Amino acid sequence: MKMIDKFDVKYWNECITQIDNASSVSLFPHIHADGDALGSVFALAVALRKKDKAVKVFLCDSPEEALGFLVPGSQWGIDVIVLDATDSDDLSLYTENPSDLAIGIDCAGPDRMDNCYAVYKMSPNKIKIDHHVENPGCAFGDSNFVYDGWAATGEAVWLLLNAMGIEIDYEIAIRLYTALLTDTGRFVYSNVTPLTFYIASQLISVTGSDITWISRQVYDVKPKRMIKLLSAVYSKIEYFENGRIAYVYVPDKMFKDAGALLEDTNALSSIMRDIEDVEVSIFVRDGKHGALAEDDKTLPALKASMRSCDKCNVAAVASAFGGGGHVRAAGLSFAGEEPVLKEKLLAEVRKQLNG
Ligand SMILES: [Mn+2]
Repeated sequence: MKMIDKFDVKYWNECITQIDNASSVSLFPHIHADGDALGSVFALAVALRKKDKAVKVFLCDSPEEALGFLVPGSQWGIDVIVLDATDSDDLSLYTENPSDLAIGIDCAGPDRMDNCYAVYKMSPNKIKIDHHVENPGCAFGDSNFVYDGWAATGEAVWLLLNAMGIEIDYEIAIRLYTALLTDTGRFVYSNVTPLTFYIASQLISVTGSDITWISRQVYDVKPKRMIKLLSAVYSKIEYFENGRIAYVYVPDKMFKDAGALLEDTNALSSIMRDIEDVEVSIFVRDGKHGALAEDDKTLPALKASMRSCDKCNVAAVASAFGGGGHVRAAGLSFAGEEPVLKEKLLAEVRKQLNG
């Protein structure tokens, strides 16, 4: 079985040699890093610090608050850099002084590293560890440790650390557990394998009952500002087609009034989709900070995200606007006023629903 091959420490030989030969290592998760990307990166960062490597972690944006516990404290001496594309001074500082080794983690393609890719590609040695292989440009490291049978990149990092003979201590275990937990939807997605549960069982033997705390932190704890925003949002939801379509527009001002962040609406589309009778949910918001459209500066930029049950292909709706996604979850950008987008979106959704 292919899965068992990856237990073979020889699979990781080249990776381990590269790490042994490097005195400085930079780690790169994908943009909008999720629990798997951040958990894997910081578990590996902690492990590399124990091997006395100088470790930098390049993030394209600040981690979501709920995942903030994955970022290790300053006592670890890990240099965490949030690299803003607009800050060219910082960018050149890091491109001109690359680490001996760069490791891309959980990044399907170079574009997933956003502006940090400029730093990644300057390192003399580049490794990629990942479980996405659907992307044609996915093998962009000099050495690639990529296998789509891993439910999470956290599984790969566990196997690597195991092959390196590094003890999986509490700090590493909580991060890898979070990686597995989040990329498997709490161990229920079809990507779960016996290996997933094997590794999880090993991790739980270290974390003990703190997995309850991790789950609460990641999935349950909600900031008050989110409740304030959502209470305003819920009262604005409109229904169409006998309640089969739920629609809401959340302008930038509503976020500001509640002191809320974009991440506070992460679950909004699915919550609306789960309202009784609803088959399609549509959540529209302003572009970043109420920005104007890039292709037409006279018009506001809007973003829409849609979720559906099984009766409407929202990817087809999104593609009519140049957007994309999956049958049940899709998104798009639009240049224009909200009432215009609303009318067009409802027309497209009705076509899909009734067609
Ligand atoms: Mn992943």
